[in-house]
Amino acid sequence: RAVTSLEIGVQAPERDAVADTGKGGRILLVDDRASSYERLASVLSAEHTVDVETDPSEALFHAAENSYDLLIVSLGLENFDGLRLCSQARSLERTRHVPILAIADANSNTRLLRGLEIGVNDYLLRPVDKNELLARSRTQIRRRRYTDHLRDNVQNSIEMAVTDGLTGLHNRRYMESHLVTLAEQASLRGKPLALMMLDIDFFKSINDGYGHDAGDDVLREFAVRIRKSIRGIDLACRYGGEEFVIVMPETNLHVAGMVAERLRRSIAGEPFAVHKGAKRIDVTISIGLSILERKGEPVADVLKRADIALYRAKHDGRNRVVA
Ligand code: GH3
Ligand code: MG
Ligand code: MG
Ligand code: MG
Repeated sequence: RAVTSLEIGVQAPERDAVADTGKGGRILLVDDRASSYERLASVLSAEHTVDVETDPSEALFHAAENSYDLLIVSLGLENFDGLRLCSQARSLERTRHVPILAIADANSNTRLLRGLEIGVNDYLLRPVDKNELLARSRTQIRRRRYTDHLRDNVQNSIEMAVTDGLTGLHNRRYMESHLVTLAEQASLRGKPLALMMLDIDFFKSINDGYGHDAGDDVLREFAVRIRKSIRGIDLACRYGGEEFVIVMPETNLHVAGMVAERLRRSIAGEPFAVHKGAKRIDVTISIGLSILERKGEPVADVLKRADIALYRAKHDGRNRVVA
């Protein structure tokens, strides 16, 4: 008999919460014939935790509420269509990635084909062989765990690609592409958009005086303070070595100026702890501000104006905000 299995996609964010203890998994067995499910369940429970559900709508609810490693669905049910259940399980976000093993009567080829089209991963024909049931369940559970693992890795890589490793803020590349989107949204909705460019004053002398590690401590602590002073919709990134950018949607120049001034004061007013708190050093920052000046303006122009304003803040004596 040919083994048929379809690949499980990797795009869903849902993560199986079941602790990966040993090889046993959690199985939901959907079957309404006691003579059938009692035998299947007793075979499976040698290796797995098995819940039996005889009502299909309950089964779907059950499957969505719990994190099962495998659904085993009997297609030849007396009171409902097992295929419909499989199809519903495939379309629900919470069950989309749970593998389905169908159990079918020997003469139900058409239904089996339908099942495979719908996304049933594998099947067994009655009478069900004990060892085959265990083997195929094991394979599906292993596959499920492997794709979960792959999905985690993909998510990690995506996160790494858009995050600055030292501070945990977004990196420059992410900011520059997301800024384009934010500027488009602002233009479409006729809302203001503000941008600030921040640069730590005399950072080189912090490195020179306290060491590179202390410099890193300052960068991390600076990122923490930035996070505390912005809203959830604001976008903060590490733009370069000791230079940061904050993008503030729905914020005009006046409000952005107040936010910037508050942040500047909070930096200058509270010395930074370095070397695990053994030393405290005074840090100041300079900030250049700009806003999106017209609909459809290139974001490079907005960044450029913030950079020029920052340059003036430095030139005028540092520890200040310039618009
Ligand atoms: P200014 O007030 O004009 O901004 O002076 P500055 O010393 O801050 O400016 P400058 O651009 O001359 O120096 C920035 C320094 O930041 C130089 C570089 O060695 C340091 N730097 C860049 N990235 C890192 C980092 O990840 N960690 C540490 N510790 N230092 C960094
Ligand atoms: Mg500099
Ligand atoms: Mg600097
Ligand atoms: Mg700099």
